[in-house]
Amino acid sequence: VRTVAATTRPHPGLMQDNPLSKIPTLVLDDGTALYDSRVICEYLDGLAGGGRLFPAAGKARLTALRRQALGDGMLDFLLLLRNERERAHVSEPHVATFTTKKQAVLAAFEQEAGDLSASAFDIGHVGIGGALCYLDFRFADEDWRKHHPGIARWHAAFCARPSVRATEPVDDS
Ligand SMILES: N[C@@H](CCC(=O)N[C@@H](CS)C(=O)NCC(=O)O)C(=O)O
Repeated sequence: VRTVAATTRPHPGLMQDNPLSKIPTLVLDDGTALYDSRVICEYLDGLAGGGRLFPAAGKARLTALRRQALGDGMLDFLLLLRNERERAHVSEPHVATFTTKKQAVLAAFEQEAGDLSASAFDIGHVGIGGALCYLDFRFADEDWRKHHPGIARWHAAFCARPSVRATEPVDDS
């Protein structure tokens, strides 16, 4: 179900299922609401038998969860940066901080690019790939590929996955 969620417009209907008024929120047949995206992914992984998107234990699990947190964290401050840019009185320290973090996270992604390509697809790949898709979606004028060729190559392959192609974001608000 398509639902509009915006930071300055809490959605009363959505909040009955998720008091944070955020998407994604998944309501199961029995009425249980799941959020946020990591929890929903863990639920879906369980439906597929478990242990595929979320490695069961050890270094692989910690690496996957850290990468997921890095991608999710980037998405969180990109949302704040977008909100900030739309305000009548922009807070320059906030814009500068988010911009500095954006560059740092892109550099970290670039360092991980080789290992991302070499390792089995998991929730870490989903988190990083999704954050870069959001960067393309909402900051289309940002030429991040120019100075990050490794992660750009990896992301091109990520975007070619049928699941990613089937869930491209659209702005129909
Ligand atoms: N970390 C959360 C992020 C969710 C999130 O911030 N979603 C945005 C849309 S991309 C939202 O619903 N914003 C509405 C709001 O902040 O009120 C997740 O992975 O699910």
